[in-house]
Amino acid sequence: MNVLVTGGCGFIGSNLVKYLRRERPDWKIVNLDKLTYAGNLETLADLEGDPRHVFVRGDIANRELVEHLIVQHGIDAVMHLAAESHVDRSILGPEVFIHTNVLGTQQLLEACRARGVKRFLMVSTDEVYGSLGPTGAFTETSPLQPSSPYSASKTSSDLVALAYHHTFKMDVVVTRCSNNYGRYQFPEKLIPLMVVNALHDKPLPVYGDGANVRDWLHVDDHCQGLLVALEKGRAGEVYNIGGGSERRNIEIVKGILGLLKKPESLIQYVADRPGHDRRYAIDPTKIRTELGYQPKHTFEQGLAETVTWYVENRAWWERVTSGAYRQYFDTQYKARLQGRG
Ligand code: NAD
Ligand code: TDX
Repeated sequence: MNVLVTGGCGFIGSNLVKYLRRERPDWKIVNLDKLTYAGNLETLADLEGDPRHVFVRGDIANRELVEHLIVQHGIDAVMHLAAESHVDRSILGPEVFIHTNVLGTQQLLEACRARGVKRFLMVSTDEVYGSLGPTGAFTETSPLQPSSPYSASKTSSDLVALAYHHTFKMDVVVTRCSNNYGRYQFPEKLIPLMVVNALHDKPLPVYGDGANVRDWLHVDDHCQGLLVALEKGRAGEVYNIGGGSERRNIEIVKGILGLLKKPESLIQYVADRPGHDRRYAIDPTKIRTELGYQPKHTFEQGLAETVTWYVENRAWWERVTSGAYRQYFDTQYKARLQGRG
């Protein structure tokens, strides 16, 4: 089996490439990644010289390049993860989200259609469903009500992929996963940002009242779900992936401080994210009953392991948080932290 993984140098993509090397060692993986701020080839340094992992730097919106790769490597299936993925960045600058997530995905689909790729796995997100009240959970038939430019762009790409199935009979499977955590996550997302700030004794910026709820899943459990959906999912179907670990943001932030033995006085409540979704929760019944999917990690154990990983891999996150990241951090947080002393 020859698989094209897009975005394989990002957080989930790099974990997926490593997961596939372990679980499906005879597969060839072609990894197409543009290496934006979020993509780090260094994360895959252990695969250097591995003949079954081919890295190609390029844009998913470059249809000619994608068609060339499909033909050159005899690609059977695509696992599409490349995206602009951070909600706060989509509020600062939505345009690149439309370029990559919407137009890029459509160009990728077109290349796959033209070259007869046998299966296209569209990695979508639970954010397509919008925000929940205090009870209930998203099922695959919940209405799509995205709130941010990020989630609107993911909803568009998710629906375009499904349209390629309905209209052109392409073999497309869509997964919608909840919040991931684990090693190699860029320190702009909640968990690694709080760990890195705590290690620097810097304020931990909690948006609003800190009571927003996310449903957390270990990245390896997401990778397992993606593989099961690729191998066993039915064409044209959507599968939610989640682990039933709902937590309020403030509980997580306090948990991280406890693990690092840092004081809660570092917590600073700051201005809320505009349009901030209140609660996400996944109903994973379909993937569990139909495909036999069962996540392996508990949240408390997974969080402790993740915090330890960041403590022990300081060199990784210090390098990825270089100049460009600091500029983003200042734009995103400086005024907010000053405003709410
Ligand atoms: P990430 O931001 O860490 O990585 C994205 C990767 O895509 C980077 O390596 C980047 O260089 C690459 N990329 C960006 N634009 C590209 C382009 N035009 N062409 C080629 N490569 C490009 O993201 P992530 O958190 O690993 O998320 C991966 C996917 O999973 C995304 O599609 C995201 O929407 C989805 N998802 C993420 C989560 C989560 O909690 N992180 C949850 C559900 C779904
Ligand atoms: O500094 C912060 N302070 C804070 O309170 C940050 C970065 C976040 N938060 C809050 C906002 C959210 O309620 O923490 C929660 C999690 O925020 P993010 O880590 O930015 O994730 P979220 O917005 O929930 O989106 C994530 O899950 C779904 C991923 O970034 C998406 O790519 C994925 O689709």
